Amino acid sequence: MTSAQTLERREVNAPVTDFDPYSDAVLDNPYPHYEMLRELGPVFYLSRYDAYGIARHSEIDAVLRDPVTFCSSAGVGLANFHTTEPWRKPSIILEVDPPMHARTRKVVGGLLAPANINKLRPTFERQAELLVDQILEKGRFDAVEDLCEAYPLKVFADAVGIPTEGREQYLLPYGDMVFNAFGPVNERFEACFARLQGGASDWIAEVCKRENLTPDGFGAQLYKAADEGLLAPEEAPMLVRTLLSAGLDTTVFTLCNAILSFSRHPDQWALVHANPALARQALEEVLRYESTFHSFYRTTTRAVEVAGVPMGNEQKICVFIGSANRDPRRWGETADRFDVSRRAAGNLAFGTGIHGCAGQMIARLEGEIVLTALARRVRQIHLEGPPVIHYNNSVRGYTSMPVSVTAA
Ligand code: OVM
Repeated sequence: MTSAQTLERREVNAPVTDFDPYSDAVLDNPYPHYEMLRELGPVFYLSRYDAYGIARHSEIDAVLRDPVTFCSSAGVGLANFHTTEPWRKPSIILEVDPPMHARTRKVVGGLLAPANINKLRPTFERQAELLVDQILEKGRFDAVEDLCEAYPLKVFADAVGIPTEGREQYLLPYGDMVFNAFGPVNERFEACFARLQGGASDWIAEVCKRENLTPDGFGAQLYKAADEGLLAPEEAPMLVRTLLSAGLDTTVFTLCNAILSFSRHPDQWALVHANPALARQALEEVLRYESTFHSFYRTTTRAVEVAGVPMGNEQKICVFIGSANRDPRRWGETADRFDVSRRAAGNLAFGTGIHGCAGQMIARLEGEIVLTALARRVRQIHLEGPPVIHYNNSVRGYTSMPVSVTAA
């Protein structure tokens, strides 16, 4: 249903589609659908959700770089916080606009800046070695549980400084909810929300308290920033919550996407294995080719024209990051090819503009270190059965992935 039509209450001057980005079939393989969306035009209207959509790289880039016209304070999901009660207290960094945003972002940005996170490298490397020891000993294993989940649950949660007890039970389900909540209130949202009543939100609130954090982790550093007057006292636990919301499921799924991409493209793994120094740029290509975060929203703060399409104030616009990263207008004819020698910089996996992922450097550090450890010691990554997708409204990853590895 792609023909332009005029809707009753609101005039739409863009191609209209009843495409559902959140159906299982689309999440199974969104890329052919993204091509269809990009071909509709620079801007289209998602009739099921009363939202505009953008699937091309350059238009998404432009929207994300104009946070005054396209705001975050109405929520970065489909729900408009001006009309719908959010499922939890809004984030004080993600779901806010300038000038408020600059203050919290500065503190979190400092925490996660290269100068601060490079200190973690030796610890992160040791943990990657330990995990690679274990998977090589097993030979055949579940890459999701034994590697992709195990690694961030250990190194990132340790870096924040939260207790070990409860991590496995609560951290990933909590993040799952955060990312489902960027989509519609569909069955997936409801089921995830129901599971959360098992205590994940309470556990998260508890571990964000100063007394439950190790003395030198990111969590403690946020409380020190509050001591120095850079944050209000009640803002420190809110930003610990941000780290735990944004920092686990995302890196877990990025590692899943890396393992799967390399198991499906053994020639590309051969290149990284032959030259482990390629790990960082290979990770960047994974982020481009299989974006972790696929879609989120901005909200218009005034009547505006986007790529020639007029729209009103308070309009939700969905940006399809996973599509921008496959747009041939940006990546050329080989956009759909997984190629670790490509210059993947400029991909929008971490967003861009003032809200561009604050944790992107530590996410890259984790990915680079895991891929480097694997590259040095693993010659082949073999998929032993079909990977099981983890359905989520806005992030793509897996719940299991049977894999075997051959030692170098
Ligand atoms: C936050 C938050 C949660 C999820 C994602 C995110 C992509 C931020 O709680 O601030 O950034």
